[in-house]
Amino acid sequence: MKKELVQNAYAIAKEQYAELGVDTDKVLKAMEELVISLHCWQTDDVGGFEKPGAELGGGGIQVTGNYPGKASTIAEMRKDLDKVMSLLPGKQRLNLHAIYGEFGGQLVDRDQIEVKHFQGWIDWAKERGMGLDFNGTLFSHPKADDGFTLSSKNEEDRKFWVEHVKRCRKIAAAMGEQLGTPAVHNTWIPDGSKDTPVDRFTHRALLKKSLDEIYAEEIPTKYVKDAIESKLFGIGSESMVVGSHDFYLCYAAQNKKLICLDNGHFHPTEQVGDKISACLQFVDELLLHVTRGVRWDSDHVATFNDEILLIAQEIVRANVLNRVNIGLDYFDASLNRVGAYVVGARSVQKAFMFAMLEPTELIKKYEQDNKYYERLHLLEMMKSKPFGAVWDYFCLQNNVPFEFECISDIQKYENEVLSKR
Ligand code: RNT
Ligand code: ZN
Repeated sequence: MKKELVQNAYAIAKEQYAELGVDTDKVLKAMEELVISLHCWQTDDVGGFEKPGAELGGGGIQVTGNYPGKASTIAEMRKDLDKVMSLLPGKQRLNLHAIYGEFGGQLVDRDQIEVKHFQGWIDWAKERGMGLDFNGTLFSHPKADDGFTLSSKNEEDRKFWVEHVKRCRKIAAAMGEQLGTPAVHNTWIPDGSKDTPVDRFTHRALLKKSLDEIYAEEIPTKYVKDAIESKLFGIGSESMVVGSHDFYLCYAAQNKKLICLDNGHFHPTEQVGDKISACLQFVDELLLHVTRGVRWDSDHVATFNDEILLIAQEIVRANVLNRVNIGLDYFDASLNRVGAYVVGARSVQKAFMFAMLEPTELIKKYEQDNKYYERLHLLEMMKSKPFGAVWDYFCLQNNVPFEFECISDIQKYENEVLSKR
């Protein structure tokens, strides 16, 4: 697409939005500050580098597909992430899982990991001026095979996982301290049961006990922000998930933790967008895992759909962007993985931009005056405003390819790099 075309289209769009009192230049500035945390695990289908040739184990996470080009070393992963970031406008962070440390070919068990295994990542992030986020890996491990980790009735196993998460928290704190931006340290566990259990209570009491042990040590929030992530069900935990939304929301509110809302982890008609204003009355900050749920799968590539749009709108309308940490969480092994990052991250950015281009004050006024027809019409009208022209201009400003150009760029990377792996 020609640069002049994009500039001209932007000038027209700017005027159209200005008519409604929306300042597109301001929106472009706000978009520069919107940070998306890229989940490292789309590069290699949540495999990790714990053991040479490691493949994903069980634990409620399933990746399907075998598209060629998956990263199988840290160097490949970094190369892919650099490629992804070169195609994204705006700012990014990187979200690592504990299985992505540099273990030097040694088997370092989860209760043994240390900051040194992630120092390379910290240096890598520092060079790029970006922040890191972190997650314990409480799946794909023999001690998670029976379906329980932090809520295990086997005290040895439970202690093992408590130790793992304590260490993850320290690693996250080191990331936050060295990079000068707090690392969000998120905990998701696969714990649950396939069939109806009779003792949910003990498992939940054990999970509470484990979390209390993990967070016993005070670490300043300028280094690490702890988040907990619920799920509705998983493969193998269809009948009960120990870390349910009720459980974690209560825990987060009572213990000043972040609640992580993964929009693939709720009943299909429940909307995470609706939960934001509820949770933020009781917790200081949220972590979002942005994804696309499809039937039983919670991890398809995010798209610019109504669900994501409502999330973005609720955050922008309530003016709480500074209390929301945005992370991606999907893994699809059936398509170009670099492309999956780029299209998913851009879609999420677009949803936020669309939300920012809304004449919210005007619509709020209609709402307050019971003018519901007018509210509906204005909301519908915004859908045919030249939002794409503002988006293209944002790409131009950021010196990244436009949408269509991304496709050939990614195909080139596939031909030159990915297909040779
Ligand atoms: C699993 C959770 C969790 C994981 C990552 C890999 O259902 O969504 O966030 O996707 O930790
Ligand atoms: Zn998630």
